[in-house]
Amino acid sequence: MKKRLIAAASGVALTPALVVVLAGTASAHGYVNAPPSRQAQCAKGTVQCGGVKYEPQSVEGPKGQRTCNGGNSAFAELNDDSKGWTATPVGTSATFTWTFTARHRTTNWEYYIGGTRIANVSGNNAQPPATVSHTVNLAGHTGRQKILAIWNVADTSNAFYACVDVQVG
Ligand SMILES: [Cu+2]
Repeated sequence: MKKRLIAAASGVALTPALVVVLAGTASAHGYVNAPPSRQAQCAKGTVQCGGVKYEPQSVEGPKGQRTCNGGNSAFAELNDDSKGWTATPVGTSATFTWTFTARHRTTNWEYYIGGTRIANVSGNNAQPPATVSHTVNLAGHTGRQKILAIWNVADTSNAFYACVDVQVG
């Protein structure tokens, strides 16, 4: 696993005090790559972003949070709904694919719209394969939605967070 020295800066509404340096962070974990999550759009250059573009798999924070950045101030721009994220068209269900760069044993994966949990998939406390896909029922939701996908790992106190913008219907 590569370790990176990253200065998260520029191009976003960060005050200088929020420009942080992440030195040798544990570098590798996972994120939703399809439909492209916000951090995946950063990594692809679909949207201009700070340091998260170098490590879309690192949006990690304590379990139980409900924000796109997982409480990680270096990645606060992921919470900005006005940043021009592309919303992927989906039907009344959508399949979400995670890419794992470190395959942590898994408690579960959760999916939320607003405050409502719309799916909960057990990880059986097992190590996942390198990619995992979940088909989530979106019945009852229409139009543009922001889905928060959460990977609750079993071997640390943290979880990984990814917001996915979709257009339902
Ligand atoms: Cu990890």
